[in-house]
Amino acid sequence: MGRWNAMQKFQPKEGEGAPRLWTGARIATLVKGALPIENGALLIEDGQITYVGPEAGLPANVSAIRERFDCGGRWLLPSFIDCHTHLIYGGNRAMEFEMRLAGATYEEIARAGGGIVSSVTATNALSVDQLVKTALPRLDTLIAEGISTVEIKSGYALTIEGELNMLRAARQLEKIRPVRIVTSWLAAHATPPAYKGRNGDYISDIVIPGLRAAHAEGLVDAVDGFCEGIAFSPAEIARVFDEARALGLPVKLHAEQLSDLKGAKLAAGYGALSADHLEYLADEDAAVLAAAGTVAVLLPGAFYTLREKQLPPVKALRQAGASIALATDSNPGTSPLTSLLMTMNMGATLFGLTVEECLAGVTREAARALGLLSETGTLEIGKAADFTLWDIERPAELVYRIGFNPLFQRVWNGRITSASAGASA
Ligand code: DI6
Ligand code: FE
Repeated sequence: MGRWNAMQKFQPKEGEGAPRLWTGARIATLVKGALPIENGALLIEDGQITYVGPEAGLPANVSAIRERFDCGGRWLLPSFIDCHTHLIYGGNRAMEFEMRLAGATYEEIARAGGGIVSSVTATNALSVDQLVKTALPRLDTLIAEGISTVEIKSGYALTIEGELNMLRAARQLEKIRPVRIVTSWLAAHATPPAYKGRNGDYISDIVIPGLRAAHAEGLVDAVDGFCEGIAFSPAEIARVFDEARALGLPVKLHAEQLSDLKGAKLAAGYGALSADHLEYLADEDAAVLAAAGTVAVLLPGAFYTLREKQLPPVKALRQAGASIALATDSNPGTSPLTSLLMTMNMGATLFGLTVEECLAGVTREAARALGLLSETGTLEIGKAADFTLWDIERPAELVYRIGFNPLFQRVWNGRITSASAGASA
């Protein structure tokens, strides 16, 4: 896929809303329980799906088709969604990677002033345009795998203006790339050195006033926090969530990553969209997430990078009927990963998820984790025309391969934004 002009604005082209038809596809709609559609067809108009099903079932009176694409038997799936990323930040943490290889733990590095705080200096040195510029290659890498929607968090500035700049950069990215971006306020990610040992003051002085400012500027779609011994307690997170609730914003939480502080239970109590990481989630708390409709977002990139030994309780989550999503957690410290294909491979190989769970985890369940399931995440009439065509024989190839991208064509909001050389785009 070619690089877009960095400042290109995406406006619909003339006639882009006219009907377009894809035929001869094997379609996986990712609707729960739906079977694949052999010799399937998908009709789109004005950026939405107007038919998906067997070609034989196409409405006879399909008005003038602007373009028709023969998929040649390729698989057609909903575009992937990355529902948990820290894509915007300055610098990198390769040095800490070496320290961990030499035996230092993530917590030792964080307590010694490394970790998130070390990314803070590099991030606060950048302007909004520079934050956009440094995040673009990471976003383009995700888009190259056909991704339609990316969640991006603040959390590497830890000052009001710096956190606002991070979300301003996230909003800017959506203007210059054909992708849907949703933002999360994560000022409660770590406490800056000036507030060391004074989490409560940091929440009063920065996290809550900054959240109000972000909301007033239309920068924030949800509120997140890091509930952990090296970060914030459940009671401290509750103060932030109370403010989110007062502002009418949904919440989510980094919970039970390194220990069991009952963060997931706290999040479920607030009707959180998701609880994320969950390696140390107690089996009995899986039912709490399921009952609250809080999606369990598993992040194998962080588990792998930290060489964590504690596996998330996948069996208990399944038995409780909890929704399970997968995401890259793309961040400079614990998951320098920008591939959902690789994430699915890790979800299967490390966590024991099935192929179906992995594919649902980066489509339907990832959309649910962002509160976007009514708009995208599955191929259904009335939803956004966000889909991808793959040069594969079986969907399992998207989970099985390591470091290989068989994307043939990406369609986002009805717009063809990438196609392999052979595609008739
Ligand atoms: N958990 C994580 O793994 C990341 N944030 C969080 O709450 C770590 C972010 C970093 O180390 O930069
Ligand atoms: Fe994270």
